[in-house]
Amino acid sequence: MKTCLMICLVALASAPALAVPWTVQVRNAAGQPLAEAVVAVEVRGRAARTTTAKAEMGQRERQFTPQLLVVQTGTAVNFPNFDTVRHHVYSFSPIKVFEIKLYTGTPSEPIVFDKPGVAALGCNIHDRMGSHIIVVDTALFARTDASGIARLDLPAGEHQLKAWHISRKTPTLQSQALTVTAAGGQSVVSLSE
Ligand SMILES: [Cu+2]
Repeated sequence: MKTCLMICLVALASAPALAVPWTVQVRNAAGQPLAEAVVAVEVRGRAARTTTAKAEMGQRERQFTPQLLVVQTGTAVNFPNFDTVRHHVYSFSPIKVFEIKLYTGTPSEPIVFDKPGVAALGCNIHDRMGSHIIVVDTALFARTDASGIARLDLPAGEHQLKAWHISRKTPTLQSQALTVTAAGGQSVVSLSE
């Protein structure tokens, strides 16, 4: 009897928490919805999620493509140059300082983004080129649609909600506490610049 109780308790404790639908609307200080904002949820008690995934930030027609890339910590990002002109890609952002000097084709070594946060990229040759890589410590992330709304499936509990948008001058994700109830629901992020 005692054994059974123990086994049942262990089974309960290790059962994955059910995810519930949750929407997050990101607004600016004036209350307007922000499209193409990044929303990430760090689940309390769950170790930071790192990955060995690969991703790509190309350059085509003298622009970065995509303009915004969201990856998990540990992702190796390639920077293929699809143009015939050379590019010189760099980041001075504290989470990843690097430089790929004047090149064509795909550099042999990817850049591993091993710290969470915001990396702003540029090209030394083409001043107009710019893009962002947002690195998050979680597999739970999404982007907002034209209504500023991101949809996620989250486990109930106390979490940390992080958000970023290109209009934000502070080069970090804004963070706030998030309580997810079993019934599902919604939250609003008022993103400061
Ligand atoms: Cu360039």
